Amino acid sequence: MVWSPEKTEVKSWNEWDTLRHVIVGRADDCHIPPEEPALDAKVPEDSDMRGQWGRRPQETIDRANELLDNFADQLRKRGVRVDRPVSIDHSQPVTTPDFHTDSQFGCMPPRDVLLTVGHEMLEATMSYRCRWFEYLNYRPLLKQYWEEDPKFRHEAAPKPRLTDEDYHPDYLSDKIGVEKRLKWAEEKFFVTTEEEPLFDAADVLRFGKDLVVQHGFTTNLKGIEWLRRHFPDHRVHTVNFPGDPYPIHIDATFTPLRPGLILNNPQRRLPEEQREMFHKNGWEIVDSAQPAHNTPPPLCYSSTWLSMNVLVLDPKTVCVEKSEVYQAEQMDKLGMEVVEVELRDAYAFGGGLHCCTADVYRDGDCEDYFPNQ
Ligand code: DAV
Repeated sequence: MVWSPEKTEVKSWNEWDTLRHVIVGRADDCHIPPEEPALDAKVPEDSDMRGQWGRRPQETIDRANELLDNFADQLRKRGVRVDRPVSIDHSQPVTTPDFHTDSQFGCMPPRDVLLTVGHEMLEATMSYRCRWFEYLNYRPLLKQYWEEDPKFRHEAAPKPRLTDEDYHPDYLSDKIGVEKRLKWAEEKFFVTTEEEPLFDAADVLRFGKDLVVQHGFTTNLKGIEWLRRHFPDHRVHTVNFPGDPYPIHIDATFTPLRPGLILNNPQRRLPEEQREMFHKNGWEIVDSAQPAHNTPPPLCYSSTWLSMNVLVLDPKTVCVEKSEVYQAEQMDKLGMEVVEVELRDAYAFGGGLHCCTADVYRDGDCEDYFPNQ
């Protein structure tokens, strides 16, 4: 069936087929949340964000929104339908019978919250208290898709309780040191416990019939098991990237570009034994280029590896952040047409080009790219 911009349809099975319809986040009312166990574990020990919280300065919100609006326009000019979330009031505290936190986060990275698999969009459990209600930013869109597309399945994973039982107290210190963090990551000792299923949508990559999920700070093994039971027609694979002292979200680490080709962060290589399924099926895993920057922008949670947080528009075309010249050069060598998008001043609001988008529709069907299991 041919896609038409007049008719809403939710469908996306992978990360690379031609993108037709997408959500682009907003920087509106974004807050630096107060301290809480899972968030603290991710903030680098020498970060300028330690110890401060509250609404981000208006001029930085305006600048980030300018870049996100421009990105949305660039996509529209290429024929992609673009929707935007409706920001809730993120200054509101979150209180449940189990926990309290004084503010929420924002709605710049829909990729963290919404997982599109075929005709379904699934709201992730999330693993930070400040992100418990983040799905509400996307509910007006999901409501609209549900009303306009009779095949759309709107699903939500069980809300987690997020009591102290969900977090290892060892991670509460800001004096752990990178060496110990790397050792813990190697041992798969992460900040989240196995109290209950937890996952962020950005830990999942879609390869047709196969879902590849990172086990780390934001997704635990029970979260992966929950996904396995929820998608019985898929094969769900657990991966780890031991070189990452702050392992959250797979999309600055492992980036499929087209069938048969994946970029892998050279500081976070997929361990040899986990490469087998890719090699057996003719997939090549290549080291990504180096980031163009030595440090992230101010007040940013993410690492400089947002350089590889790209948005694939089709198997020959990819959006790369404008200042990431080495990443763009590598894409060119790999035969991809590069669309430059300026986004660096929005990184602090929740990530890069992959993070700030969520698929609504891509061409193509659910294919088996790994027949040799
Ligand atoms: O490398 O800091 C960022 C991923 C954001 N979704 C990193 C991971």
